Amino acid sequence: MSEPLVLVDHRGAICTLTLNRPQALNSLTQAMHVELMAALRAAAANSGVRCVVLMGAGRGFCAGQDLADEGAAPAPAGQPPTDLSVLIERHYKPLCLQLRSMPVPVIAAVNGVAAGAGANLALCCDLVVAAESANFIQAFTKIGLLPDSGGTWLLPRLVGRQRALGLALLGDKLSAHDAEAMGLIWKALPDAGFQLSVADMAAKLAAMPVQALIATRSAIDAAQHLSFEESLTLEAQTQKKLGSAHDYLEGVSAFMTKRAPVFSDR
Ligand code: T3D
Repeated sequence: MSEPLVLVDHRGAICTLTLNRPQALNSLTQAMHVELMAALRAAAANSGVRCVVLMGAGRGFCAGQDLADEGAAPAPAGQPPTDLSVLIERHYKPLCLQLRSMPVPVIAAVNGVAAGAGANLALCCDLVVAAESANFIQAFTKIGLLPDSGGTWLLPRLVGRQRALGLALLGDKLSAHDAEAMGLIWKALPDAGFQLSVADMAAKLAAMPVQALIATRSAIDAAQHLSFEESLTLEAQTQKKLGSAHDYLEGVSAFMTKRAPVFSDR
């Protein structure tokens, strides 16, 4: 039996998904897309999972599309051109949407190079942390493409138009520290103990009121296209819903009685 292309590890309430083609820096094939999507859907449907971690096996996080895989490799001269929109509609778009709508927080643990779609899939996650030796490359223009997997939407929103254009047009390597400094990612963390730091962060999120975390993400995302007044209304409506949930009762009761809360809603 061949090795799974995505390793799935459950530890308590944390589900870690590891892209597993280290010999090709975990670049994405269609087969890998199928496994990754299935693993994300399974984690979403499992009420015991309260946080997902996405990482890569070996020295890379993900080098984007496998440029030799069927459907991506340019057609030989004289043949009809490869239609890259097919792969995007079939795999990348559903994957990006799945990552952005998971019912639990998703951490991208960027353990090594994240290039092309690999970089932007990380940016689709809720919190992006990177080992300080990792780097991010908007590699698309180097091969005659534009940033996909949400790159044209995510980059200007995360770092502003000028930096988005600098990253996308030049396609240079960006260190984890520079990525943190410009607000592209949450944190660059020391290589030594990276996995432990990620596990601590995942454990912290998993112990938090997950519905409140996801409602916070949704409201922050929605606010990108709402007026201030509309955001205030959305906050009120969402707070009404959260305020009637068990976790609110638990949070306040734990605070009042000076004990640690045990959150369980999902
Ligand atoms: O469907 C569509 O095509 C549209 C969607 C597009 C989305 C995209 O992601 S487009 C962008 C695709 N990605 C790239 O262009 C990045 C290509 N890779 C690189 O530029 C470099 O590998 C890195 C800068 C990421 C890392 O460089 P380095 O020197 O650390 O490693 P390496 O030696 O280049 O790579 C190691 C192996 O991984 C190597 O294989 P080998 O020679 O040891 O057998 C290399 O060929 C392989 N590899 C790396 N990236 C890819 C890949 N194989 C296939 N596809 C890749 N993207």
